[in-house]
Amino acid sequence: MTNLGGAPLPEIFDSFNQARKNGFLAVKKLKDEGVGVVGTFCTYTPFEVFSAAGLVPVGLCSTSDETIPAAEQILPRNMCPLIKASYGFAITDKCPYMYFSDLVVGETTCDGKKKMYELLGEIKEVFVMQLPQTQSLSSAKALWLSEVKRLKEHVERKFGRTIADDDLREAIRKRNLERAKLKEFYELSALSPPPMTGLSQLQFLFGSQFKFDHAGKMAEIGQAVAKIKEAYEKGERPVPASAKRIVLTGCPMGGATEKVVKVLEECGAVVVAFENCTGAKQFDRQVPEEGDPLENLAQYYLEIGCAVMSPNPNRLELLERLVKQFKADGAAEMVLTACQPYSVETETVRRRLKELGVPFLSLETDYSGSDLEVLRNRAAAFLETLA
Ligand code: BJ8
Repeated sequence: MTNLGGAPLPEIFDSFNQARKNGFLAVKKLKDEGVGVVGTFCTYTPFEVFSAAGLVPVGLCSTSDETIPAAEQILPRNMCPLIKASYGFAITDKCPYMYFSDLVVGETTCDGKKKMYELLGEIKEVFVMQLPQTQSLSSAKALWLSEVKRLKEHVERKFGRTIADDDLREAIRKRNLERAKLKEFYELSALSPPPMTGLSQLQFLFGSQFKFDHAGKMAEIGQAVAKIKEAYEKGERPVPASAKRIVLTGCPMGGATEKVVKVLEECGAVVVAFENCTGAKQFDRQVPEEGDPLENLAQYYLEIGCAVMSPNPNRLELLERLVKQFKADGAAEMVLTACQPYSVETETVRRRLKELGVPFLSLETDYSGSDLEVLRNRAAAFLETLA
């Protein structure tokens, strides 16, 4: 783990921006040391089950269009790029994280993902958790709890470990600490003007998932927060006070979809918060540390406000809270092409934000660069309407 204690702010941001690339070596080293690796695709995955077993979980969702042509030889073209790219990286063996994964865990979220897991199962060991599509029914809660238990038992069998309640409690405590630290980091952008651009914030949050030494990562995040505060107090203002403040919602972001943030910021906005799975959806809440750890984990994860849930009130609740906390001038949404859950839910989000008097822009995009001009025109036109 790099010691960034004395490093200047740009270097600290760069360390997180490069984390996905540099993490390959860290994962290889862990594998060489005999540590098991579990690949995951979704925020619903109860991460703590793996950490409690001494395993390293790593995110597999692909964010580049490099392998989409290979995936389209098998999958339909009119499918979400996240699914095509993830499958493409698996069949072309181009993702070291997929390659090093001893087990891949997915959930029955959207139809495309769950059907892709069936094909992925032909080349990797895949464990699919049956995710309920609603949150408040007691039958949904019971199903998800039984699925979390089934996952725990599978991990114990496959890796020859026993996961005690105390191991789970310790994993919850550590992950809660990480959530709290990352929340403290992104909440700095509630300042007016914010002390960092939305692109810097996104790259930091995205990169944080590819740092595998927990203690080192906690120290680095703490150092980053301290440096950002110090620079701000000294009068550094990387974002002009005139920039329109935007909360971003929608599908997970990173890699190719950074273009949406870049376009908004080039047009005079600043993204102050990310409601999506790259941001607050992952870090906003804490898993209770008292009581039965498996029940706590099941309840926490089931309450994630993703559009695959029907109804999905928790996304609206978080979005509304962020809009207020970050004093947003407007909200923007990124929907990946052919993502039905999010594209249909756009109307629900639009209506709620209209009630709140918050201007809203929904942008559909994919992993290519071919729509940059359209995105730019739409972003510029939207920002002009903000008072
Ligand atoms: S908790 S957002 S990580 S499901 S974009 S693959 S929904 S067609 S990614 Fe997601 Fe979990 Fe929800 Fe978060 Fe399907 Fe839509 Fe593609 Fe998606």
